[in-house]
Amino acid sequence: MKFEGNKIEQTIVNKAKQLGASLAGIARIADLKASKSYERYAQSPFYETYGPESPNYFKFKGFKWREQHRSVLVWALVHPISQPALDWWSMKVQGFTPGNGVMRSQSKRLRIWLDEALGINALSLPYQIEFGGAFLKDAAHLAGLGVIGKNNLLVTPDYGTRVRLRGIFMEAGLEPTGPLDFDPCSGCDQPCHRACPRNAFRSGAYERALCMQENDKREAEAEILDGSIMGIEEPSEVVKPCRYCELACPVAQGTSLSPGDRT
Ligand code: B12
Ligand code: SF4
Ligand code: SF4
Repeated sequence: MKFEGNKIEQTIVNKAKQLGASLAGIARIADLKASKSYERYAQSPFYETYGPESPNYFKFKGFKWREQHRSVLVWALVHPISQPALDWWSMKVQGFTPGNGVMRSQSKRLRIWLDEALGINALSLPYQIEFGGAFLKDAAHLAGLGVIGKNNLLVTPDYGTRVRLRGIFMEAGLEPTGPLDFDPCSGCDQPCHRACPRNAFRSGAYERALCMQENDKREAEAEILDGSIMGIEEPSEVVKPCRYCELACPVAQGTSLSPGDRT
């Protein structure tokens, strides 16, 4: 990660880690706007409630991208296989998943600290794009947390692809901490593609519609689980999203899942 002479950037990244981030970095918003996901999204938008033409856009204007926002702080929280519930969805959980709940609270504390300690106005980004969130894999790539792998996910040198992301926009023109010189997919025989139950990489690239089929099925199969599993008081309906392409990636894990390992 590039830091030479960039004291503020290093201070911010260190603070994020002190508050529990597994990885953290900074990217320029101008670079994020020019990134691959925004380029793709502009060609075929799929969030009905998002975009200047949408009647709902101004409802969320508190989250609108503003000229003053020049940098994005993006951080990762590791989601190890030993803690699957971090990733499970319940409408009764703050932030919807226990992992997202942790990151939401980190976000709030970081935003307040940026203002109080450094005088930087900041905006905690919501997770959902349609409510003003940003494409976080691209932000994390630009900030040097990892690279976009053949599984269409961020692959990091330290935790592989088993991380979740969160971002904060900052009214400060900071130096980017990435990207990283890291190429895990060259020479890999792509267990991530073989692991997919929907063959969503059949064309060689990720196909959203096929992945959605699997995740829609899982939503329909939601089960009632005890509150203690999700860190809440009462039982709730829980959805377990698919992670096969993520868990199959051997980077920083030493093992990979093959299709026969599916449960
Ligand atoms: C909507 C959404 C979904 C939807 C739609 C997915 C989709 N990709 O379209 C569904 C429900 C299907 C889904 C599935 C999953 N998701 Co999801 N999803 C999101 C969300 C909210 C927005 C993503 C989005 O709409 N992207 C827009 C489209 C245009 O981009 P894209 O298809 O994702 O891929 C782009 C990049 O890969 C980029 N790209 C490709 N090559 C390169 C190279 C470079 C250099 C760069 C910069 C970019 C780049 O170009 C692609 C577009 O062509 C993000 C959170 C966020 N705010 O970013 C999480 C997020 C991307 N999802 C995440 C995860 C983990 C998953 C799942 C494993 C399910 C799960 N357990 O949560 C699967 C994995 C599917 C896969 N292999 O991509 C994580 C990714 C973490 C990581 N390590 O990367 C995120 C960041 C959420 C989080 N909590 O941290 N997801
Ligand atoms: S999340 Fe599951 S269905 Fe979607 S691409 Fe990955 S393995 Fe395939
Ligand atoms: S399994 Fe191999 S090809 Fe797939 S993302 Fe990981 S390193 Fe890249």
